[in-house]
Amino acid sequence: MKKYIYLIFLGIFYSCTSPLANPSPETIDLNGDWKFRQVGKEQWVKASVPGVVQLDLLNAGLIEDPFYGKNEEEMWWIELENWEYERDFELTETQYAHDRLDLTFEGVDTYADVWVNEVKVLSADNMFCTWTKDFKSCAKVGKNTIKVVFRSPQKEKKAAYDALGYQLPAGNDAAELKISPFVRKAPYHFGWDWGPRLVTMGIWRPVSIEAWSEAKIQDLYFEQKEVNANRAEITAHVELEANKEGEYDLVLNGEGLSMKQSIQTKKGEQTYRLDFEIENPKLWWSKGLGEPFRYDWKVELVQKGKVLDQKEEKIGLRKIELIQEPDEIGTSYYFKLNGVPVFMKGANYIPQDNIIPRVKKEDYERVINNVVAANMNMLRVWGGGVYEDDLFYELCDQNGILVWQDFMFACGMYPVNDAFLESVGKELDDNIKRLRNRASIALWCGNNEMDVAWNNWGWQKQFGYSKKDSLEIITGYQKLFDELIPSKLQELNVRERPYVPTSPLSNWGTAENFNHKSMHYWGVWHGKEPFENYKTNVGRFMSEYGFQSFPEMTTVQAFAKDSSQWDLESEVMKHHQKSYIGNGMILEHLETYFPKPKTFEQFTYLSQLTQALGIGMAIESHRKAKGHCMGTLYWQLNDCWPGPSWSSVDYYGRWKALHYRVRDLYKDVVVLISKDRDLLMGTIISDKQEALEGKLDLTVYDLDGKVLWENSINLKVESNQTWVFMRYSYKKFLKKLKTKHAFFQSKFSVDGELITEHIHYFKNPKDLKLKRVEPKLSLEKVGDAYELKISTPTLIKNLFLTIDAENVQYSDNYFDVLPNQEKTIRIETTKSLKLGDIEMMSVNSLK
Ligand code: BMA
Repeated sequence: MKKYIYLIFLGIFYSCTSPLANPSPETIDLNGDWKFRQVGKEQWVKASVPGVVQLDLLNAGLIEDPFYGKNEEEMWWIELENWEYERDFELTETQYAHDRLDLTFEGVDTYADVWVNEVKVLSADNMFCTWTKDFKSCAKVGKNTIKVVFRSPQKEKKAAYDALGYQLPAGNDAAELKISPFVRKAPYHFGWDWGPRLVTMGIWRPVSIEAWSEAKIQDLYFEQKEVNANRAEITAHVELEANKEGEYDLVLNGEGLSMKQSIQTKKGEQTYRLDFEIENPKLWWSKGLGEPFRYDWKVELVQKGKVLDQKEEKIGLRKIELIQEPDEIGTSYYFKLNGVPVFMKGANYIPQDNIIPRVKKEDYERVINNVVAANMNMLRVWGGGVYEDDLFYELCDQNGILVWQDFMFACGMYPVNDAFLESVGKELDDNIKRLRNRASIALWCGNNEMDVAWNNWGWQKQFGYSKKDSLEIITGYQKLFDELIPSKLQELNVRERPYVPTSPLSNWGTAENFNHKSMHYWGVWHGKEPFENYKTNVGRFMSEYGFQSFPEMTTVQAFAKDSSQWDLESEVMKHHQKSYIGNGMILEHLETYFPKPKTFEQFTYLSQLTQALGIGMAIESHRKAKGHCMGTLYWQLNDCWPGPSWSSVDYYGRWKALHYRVRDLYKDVVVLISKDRDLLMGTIISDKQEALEGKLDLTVYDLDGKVLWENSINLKVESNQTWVFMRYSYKKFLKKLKTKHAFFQSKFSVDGELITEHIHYFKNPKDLKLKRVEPKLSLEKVGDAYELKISTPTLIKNLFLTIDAENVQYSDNYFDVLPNQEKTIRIETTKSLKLGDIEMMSVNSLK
């Protein structure tokens, strides 16, 4: 492929004489060992940066595990105290000789003053910002001391809270004094309906010093003004900071790109725009559509042949559009990637821990691997958490996972005044700049559920707002989400990517609302509706819906070792259930479908099957309605602590039954047999861009494997097709079978290779005539893993395998073993495994 580069425009600045030779820029790492103490106390304790007070106290053995039992409540004193961190560092003469010594904190949580050698150099007040300050004037050669003093957010904002004159809604804030809306800090730290309250404080992201002279590249952004299969029109924005006037070359190179331009800098900050085009670009595609290809591009700042500074970026070229248009149904809401409408399959993502600095590279890799393994193409970074670590977006870019990025505002209203807007303005600058090169970012979304809540949750009455109060609150909302954020996106040249002020854009109150835009459907759970309502309540884009389950017993034991707590009514179980609805709702739905659990362990297992059944029903309905509906993101992918929640993967990375179910239902091609009103329907849905020719084998068996009915069809599935290939009267079909104790297996194969499989039951699991049976097992070591072969003469429903070891991975779990159809499961574990190590549970064993 031939590519041409054109240089169209370059900013011109004043010239000046060439500066003196200077040492090369250097980065001094200030992470690692620090010391800390409670302000007012004598004793210093070892600390680690990045970190937070709670983590350092834990590592020093000064507090118990905050997630264990009811320990969370014992930790609340920490947020009411002030804390200080300190360390020494050395500066060499060469380092000190630089013009500038920029101290950069990538994240400070939240209210802190930073002192170097007893001189205050900066004050931080927003956890989401990056803070940089030149401290040359107070630095010295040799030993320097840096100190960061954190102030309690509660104490910091009490006066502002009192002065407002009315209370702002913050339903998830677990304290009596609900100051969270005043603090620009991860909202979930104050408590949420799936996590504890742990108001952390500390240097939560890396800190370093950059010693530099002359000039420096502060930022490099490739604005994609137009991208299609024929050409990409790009502007590289190179942001420089110079200490003096000077003459340099900007050299831009990499695949398909080679440009050089002489520039003359003035003192201060300046941005150069370099326009270029790439013919026949290789595009970036999301998972399922193609390769997430990225160009490696680099800019160098060169002075007399010597490279002073450089920056590299990996750029995926793609055009992303959000189509919100009136249509024959109502108002659409779907994404087009490079002109192709894409059905989004994914989940809502929350931070992986309340103590964020202990989330490691491997944890991010594991999360994104789980996303990829479950055939997802989109994640929503939900607005009550944090703007995620660079690594998160890097992994999404690499794997073709699109990101719906909320700004960090959720489920409340905020005290929008000038100071607040200024602080949020900086937060927007820092985060939009950090993320705007990412190919994965598909949507910027202002907030989570604020609009829907303001208009439907009865806050005006609950908080007794006067007309003036209401007007003040809603004007603040508009200033933030209708003015400040969109104007920042414009100013930072992020014009080509869509922005919506909030999610959802339609409330689930009425049937008509399901015809418009994005939807959070909480009729099931918050509205206490039955799972069957998932079938009819299908919106244009389902950005939230969910049902809770308990994690498996190994995870339960991590927060409740004592078996006296293994009870839904125990203190610990009630404490770990953060939803006001409580554990009863899980049990109620469970008993509709499954036998009544006799033990707590059975309950945890069945709660997962119930969740998988319900959410599975929702996903099936969303996929079958493709066209009307163009996306499904269930609530929620992961957990921030061990406990019951809506997640499909627990805090320790253990897949719940739901995650296996999602993996099957999110395949590009699915065959679904379902009961829709009085019909037995067969639907094949393909999200593939190319047609598929294959064979569909449809068989109904009784529970002992006797064939009751069979059919096979050769069919061609066109690209992006949803095809109903079977429609029978449910009653008549069952009459013919002479039993409801049967299952309908459908398999779609192409050239003999099984593409997708689905099993439909005519009765709920609790009503199936399951028999107690011992499966026949054999275990063999194959390469690094084990292969477990399972067979049975009669149906085994939802066989759950568990092994007492860390990090065990199963190729499948909670699966049905069909009569006379051997099932092979791959088990990865570092443990040397024997058959006796594998414990099992199934619905059969509970009857
Ligand atoms: C949604 C989310 C979260 C919440 C979840 C479950 O609306 O946006 O605020 O955790 O519901 O209640």
